[in-house]
Amino acid sequence: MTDQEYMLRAIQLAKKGEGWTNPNPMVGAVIVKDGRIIGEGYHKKCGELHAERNAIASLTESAEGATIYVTLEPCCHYGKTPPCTEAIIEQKIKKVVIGSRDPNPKVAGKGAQILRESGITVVQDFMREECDRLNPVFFHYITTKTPYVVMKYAMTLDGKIATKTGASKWITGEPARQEVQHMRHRYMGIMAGIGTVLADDPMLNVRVEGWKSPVRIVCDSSLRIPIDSQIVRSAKEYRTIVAYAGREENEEITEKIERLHAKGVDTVCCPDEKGQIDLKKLMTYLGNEGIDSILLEGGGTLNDSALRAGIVKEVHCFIAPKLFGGKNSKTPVQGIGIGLPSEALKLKCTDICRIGEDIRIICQVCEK
Ligand code: AOF
Ligand code: ZN
Repeated sequence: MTDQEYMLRAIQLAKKGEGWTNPNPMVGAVIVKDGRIIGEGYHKKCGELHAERNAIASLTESAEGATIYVTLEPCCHYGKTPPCTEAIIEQKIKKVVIGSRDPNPKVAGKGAQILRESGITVVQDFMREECDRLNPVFFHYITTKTPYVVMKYAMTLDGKIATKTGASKWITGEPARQEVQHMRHRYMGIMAGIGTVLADDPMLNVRVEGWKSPVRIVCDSSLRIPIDSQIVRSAKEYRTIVAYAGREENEEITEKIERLHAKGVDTVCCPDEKGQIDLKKLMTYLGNEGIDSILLEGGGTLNDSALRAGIVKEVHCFIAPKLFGGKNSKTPVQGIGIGLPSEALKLKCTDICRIGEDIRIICQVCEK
């Protein structure tokens, strides 16, 4: 096998941690000696052993003189686990091939430096782009402490997210909806607006065995969420945060908050100067709560606010090959819109594929 193949194997292993490692990165490692893989591992769950230590634990023979291929620079700090650099040095591994650089200020080049100072050969940036693709969420969160927001919506080929009556079940087919369940597992939070809650009374959970459900975040400026909505009723089972923009002195609001708290719902007040929810402040709050990523399943109004607030990093658009028509039927991004095509928010398309009968387009939002 070639160096590339060993690193591809490490990437493949890293992906097994998808959804479980947050807010930590997905990392994979392969240990090779005399052209044979003698150990491999990946980071399985936040708080548990890192990929390098799992690979070492799986060794079938001494790793003295071996090479380790690891998708992320090994750590050199005492966190929830001791430094991986120490384990690599102890094992007398002689070469470390690294994919991504670790922007964590506690590591950031120091891991590679410590290894070099111990006489180990270090190769950096090997298949870096492929390895970086594993962890856009981690890179964003560790440097900004705010969640990485992915806006997702499903629309018809004529750009509608509902019919003229507001009905939207279903636009895409079963395979695309299964993919959305997987996205909910992958990201730590899911965010919707009160409009969606009132219209659909959704659960916003994951209904697949072996996948986890996200923390549910509802943007509800004036706390209209019904106490008997499915979300509120299941708040003791799935963590739920309702963001609002009202003033807490208001008696009606205070009483509603108390009732929500009694049901297990957390509330956070994040008003902007117009009395609406300040999404940037909300992201700072959620980041401090340890939420590294959010799947935004908003309607047109919340999507527009999120884009205007500049919090969206990626857009996943599912397109169903059908037409709804209707000049008042809802579209994915509403608000007041822009005047000129040149004022458009620019995206970069990174993937297009077919999922069942539907099409999925993934785009990154370009930095302004
Ligand atoms: C992981 N898994 O396989 C690697 C990580 O809090 P700790 O001790 O788990 O440390 C987390 C940091 O360790 C993380 O932010 C990253 O910088 C580094 N590498 N983390 O969870 C791994 N290799
Ligand atoms: Zn480590």
